[in-house]
Amino acid sequence: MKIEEAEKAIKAILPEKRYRHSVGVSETAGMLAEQYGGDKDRAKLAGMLHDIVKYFSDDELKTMILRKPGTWGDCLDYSDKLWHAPAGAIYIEENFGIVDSDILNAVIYHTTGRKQMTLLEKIIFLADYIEPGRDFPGVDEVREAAKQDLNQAVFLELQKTITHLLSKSQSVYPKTFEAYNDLVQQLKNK
Ligand code: DGI
Ligand code: FE
Ligand code: FE
Repeated sequence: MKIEEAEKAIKAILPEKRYRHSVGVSETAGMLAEQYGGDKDRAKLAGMLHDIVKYFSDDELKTMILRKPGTWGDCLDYSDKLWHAPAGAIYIEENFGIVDSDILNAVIYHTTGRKQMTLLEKIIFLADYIEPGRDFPGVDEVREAAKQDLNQAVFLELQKTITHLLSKSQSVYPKTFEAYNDLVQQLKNK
């Protein structure tokens, strides 16, 4: 799928604000790929498509995940905010014929992260957090880190997200903790 086709599909399916977020993630992902030696086209495509089913109903998302329960099936036991990520990958595989497993995994894990993330997975996870349209406490610190060190930026994002969830007494998906612990290890072995 070409990036122009993906953009058209996203424009048709998502409301204006979420469309602009998708373009922001796509462009940020493209820049991060250039900076860190990743595949720019795949980063831009995954970034454009990552939230494609964000506005499907919880029932629809749940049905999609139950139809194709992979290693992510356990997310149904956690926040419904997690569901659009694996369901998005199911959607783009079935509707756009995307079979590139790195792109599919980047979409599946864009919300939670996981341990042993690939370069593309880290790029999408980070781009989703720091794209120019984002404005929440601490985002600038992660933007600054992203200029210097991809792993440090991903670590900070995980730290801030977990801290935020804990402060609101919300559940934390185990793979998010695993991603955090993994990044601590990766930074230590630098
Ligand atoms: O879809 P977006 O709004 O662009 O961003 P996202 O896919 O990263 O969704 C983020 C939301 O998911 C945010 O409100 C935090 C929430 N969330 C709920 N439980 C968890 C979680 N995020 C992580 N990483 N881990 C969780 O367990
Ligand atoms: Fe998302
Ligand atoms: Fe997003």
